[in-house]
Amino acid sequence: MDRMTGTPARKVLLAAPRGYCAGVDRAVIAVEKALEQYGAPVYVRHEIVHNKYVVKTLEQKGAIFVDETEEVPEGNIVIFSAHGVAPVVHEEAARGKLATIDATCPLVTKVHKEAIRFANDDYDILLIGHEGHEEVIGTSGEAPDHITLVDGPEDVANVEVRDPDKVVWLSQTTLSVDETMETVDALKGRFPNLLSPPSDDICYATQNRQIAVKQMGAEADLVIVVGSKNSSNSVRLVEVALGAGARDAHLVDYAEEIDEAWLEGVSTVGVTSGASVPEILVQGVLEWLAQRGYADVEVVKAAEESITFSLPKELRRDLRAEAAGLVASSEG
Ligand code: 0CH
Ligand code: SF4
Repeated sequence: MDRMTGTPARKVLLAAPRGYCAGVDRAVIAVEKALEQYGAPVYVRHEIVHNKYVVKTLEQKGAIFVDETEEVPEGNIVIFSAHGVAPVVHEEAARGKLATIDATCPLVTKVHKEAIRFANDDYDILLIGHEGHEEVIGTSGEAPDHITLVDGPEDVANVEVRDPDKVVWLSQTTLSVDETMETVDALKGRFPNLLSPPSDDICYATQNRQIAVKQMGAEADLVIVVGSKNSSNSVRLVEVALGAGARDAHLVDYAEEIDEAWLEGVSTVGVTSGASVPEILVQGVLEWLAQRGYADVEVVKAAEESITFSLPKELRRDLRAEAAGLVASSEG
């Protein structure tokens, strides 16, 4: 309570970690470096990460985003997004005589490799994930004859397998941890000998952002998640906040999308952001809130993150070659 005005004290709980994960950082830098190295335009298949601001900013620098590999004119460079692609996409690129830079997150590649290994051992693979999501399309494409998509607990009853004793589950990297465990429990009810992935498929960044939002959820009257509508991990943060007890939670791309009416009767606002969201957008939200009396910011720290990934190998090779004076950069 503010002693001067008698109004409830207003504060912000700011989640840590939030925003860019190592895979997103690497993918965005890959596009920037490719533009510097080869010059514009550089083609990118699918949004490099699911964030409007990132896509718009890279477009301004000369990136051209396409839905299909066939849209890239022959002989150009195409970058594959952080979400990964099916092998058939590499084949399309080869047919179009395209040079490729694969910005698939190494943690997505790890799931692809698991899928290949279990398919080679002739397992039925139950891939938990959201139908139509780019990552699920890419992973499924590694072994389409062995993979069945399971889109949440309510989908479990529909699953059919060849041998109930030779089944493994894998998952999309950006799911809700709790909902995935519900799906796994339901699957185990049907297939008691169901095998689990050798290590977590839901990545460290997805897990940490959910843990942080859970810690603030119970105390927050309102949680604002910065992220785009097509960002799976960002959408999950809204659900996790509500599940953790937040009275209200919304996803916004920009501070300007916040509705003043959401603040009615709100003393504590939780703020976080998805793994594809640049920090500048969070700072915009904090400024917007400060202008409305929510200037007191307390960090809710759930984990330390120090993981980084090296740039895609094709890019490292060309950057090394340029440093050695073997290839020309865009400046000649
Ligand atoms: O959360 P999703 O998978 O929709 O993707 P994003 O918002 O681009 O975040 C980065 C994750 C990339 C692949 O794991
Ligand atoms: Fe990689 Fe996880 Fe980031 Fe996806 S969310 S890009 S799997 S670190």
